[in-house]
Amino acid sequence: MVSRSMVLCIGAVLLFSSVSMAAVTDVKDFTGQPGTSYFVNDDANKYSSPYYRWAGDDWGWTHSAIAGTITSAALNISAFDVDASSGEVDYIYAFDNGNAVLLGPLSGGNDIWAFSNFVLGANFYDDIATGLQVWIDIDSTSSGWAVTLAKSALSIDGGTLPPPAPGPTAATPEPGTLLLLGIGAAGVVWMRRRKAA
Ligand SMILES: [Ca+2]
Ligand SMILES: [Ca+2]
Ligand SMILES: [Ca+2]
Repeated sequence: MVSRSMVLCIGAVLLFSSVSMAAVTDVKDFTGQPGTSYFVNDDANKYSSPYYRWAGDDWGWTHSAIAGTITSAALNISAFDVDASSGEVDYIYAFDNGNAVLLGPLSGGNDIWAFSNFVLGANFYDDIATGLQVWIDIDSTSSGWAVTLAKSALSIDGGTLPPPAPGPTAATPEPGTLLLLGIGAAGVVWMRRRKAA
């Protein structure tokens, strides 16, 4: 039986862990920003417009601002159908004080999901603090290639990648949502006990 004090206790732990500055990962995907990004909403749509994008469909996104001291940072982008070995080149840029800096090309393979990892130097730490901007130049050589992105994970100080990696995330509740669900469940239990009494 979940008591209200137990829920409050769990809530306090979640709240505390979310403000401490150890390893964190900021994930951008379809969840929470439908219609404002081209991260695919479902694996079934990985070959569909507007997610499966071509040379002229370059786009960008902005990570949430991350406060606190940063000692290491990495950007992990999950992409589908990066035909790198056949000549597909999709360049990833991050903005350093307003200037687009080439991080490198996506890696991956034909018809598979894969994460591409980019280490971010200390020159990006101030940009991360205000919200790192990222840009993808799809099919940089305009050779007829297309790619779909599922998520962009900005890992600070060893923050872990979001499961299930690296395909699209199926609407997993975040800690805040879990807390609300927990409070809701506790409320139901409490009401039932009151009715039973
Ligand atoms: Ca392009
Ligand atoms: Ca491709
Ligand atoms: Ca900078």
